[in-house]
Amino acid sequence: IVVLTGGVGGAKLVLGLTQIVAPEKICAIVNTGDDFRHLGLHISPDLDTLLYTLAGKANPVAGWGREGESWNFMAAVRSLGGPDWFSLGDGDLALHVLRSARLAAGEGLAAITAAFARSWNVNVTMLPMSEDPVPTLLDTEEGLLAFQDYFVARRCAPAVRRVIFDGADRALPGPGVIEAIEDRQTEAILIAPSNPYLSIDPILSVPGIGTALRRATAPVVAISPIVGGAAVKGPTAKLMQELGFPVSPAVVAAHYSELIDGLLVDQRDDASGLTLAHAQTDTLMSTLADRARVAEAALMLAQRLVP
Ligand code: FO1
Repeated sequence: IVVLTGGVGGAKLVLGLTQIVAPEKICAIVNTGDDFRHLGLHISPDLDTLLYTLAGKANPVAGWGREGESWNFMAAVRSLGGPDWFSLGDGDLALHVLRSARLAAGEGLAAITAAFARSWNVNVTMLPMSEDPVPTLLDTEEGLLAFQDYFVARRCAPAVRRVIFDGADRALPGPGVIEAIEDRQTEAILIAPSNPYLSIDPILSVPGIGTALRRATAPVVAISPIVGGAAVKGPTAKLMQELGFPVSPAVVAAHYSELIDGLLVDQRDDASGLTLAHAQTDTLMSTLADRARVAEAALMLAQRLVP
């Protein structure tokens, strides 16, 4: 099972999948558009959120970072007048330091990620969408903002006109990405209920990935990130309105258009206008059982679509 994912919602879906399918059979293609350099460290938030979630170390309230963190590093940073707008817990810091050191030594982001997953007995394959930088920029009423400036520093307040995937045209798919999509053993390709514009579009912006998805023999099923006409977390609904769209599953279906064969829609939303194959279930994922239910419903829809 291949799943395109980013952010907290995506990590929840992948965790749900591990309750249904052996982790060794799951390959996550992960957004790296949120990656940035901070205090000299390379930070990959969506890879980290997925790793922590699958390792059972994620902070369940924030969705990002680790649970049970200590904050001595940040206290020392503040005492020395350093930037404290982006919080790095002491355990989280270790991951950024080790990743940055291994990157500086010439190791690739995919190999580093696989090594960390192995250290924590995470058997889901986690593939960065690219090992080249494709930083997401937001063209807003306040001008061009780097992703973390928009998402954390400005708390997603500025209205967005356009989302830019800087460097996408020069980026190569990460190791194993195209192979996973094209593999004839792949039974289903899922697009997680992540923010389509901020977490999934960066993955689709990498040349070759969209084409591979269109050509894939496996059915491609997206899970709508909308629950009851709103987004569960993050700026999905706000972005849709700022980009001029209603907050509806039909907009999600149109956004992914010919890339997907089916759409899983929340039971609270109106699916009547949909022309593509679809199913409905309660897609709100609060508990592990919820996550497993959504994952199972998506796989069942995919199985209906196998040619
Ligand atoms: N999000 C925040 O709102 N505030 C933070 O201080 C913060 C720190 C942080 C550190 C590591 C990390 O992996 C993620 C962190 N995030 C923080 C979340 C991050 O901005 C988002 O997870 C993604 O970029 C979007 O999903």
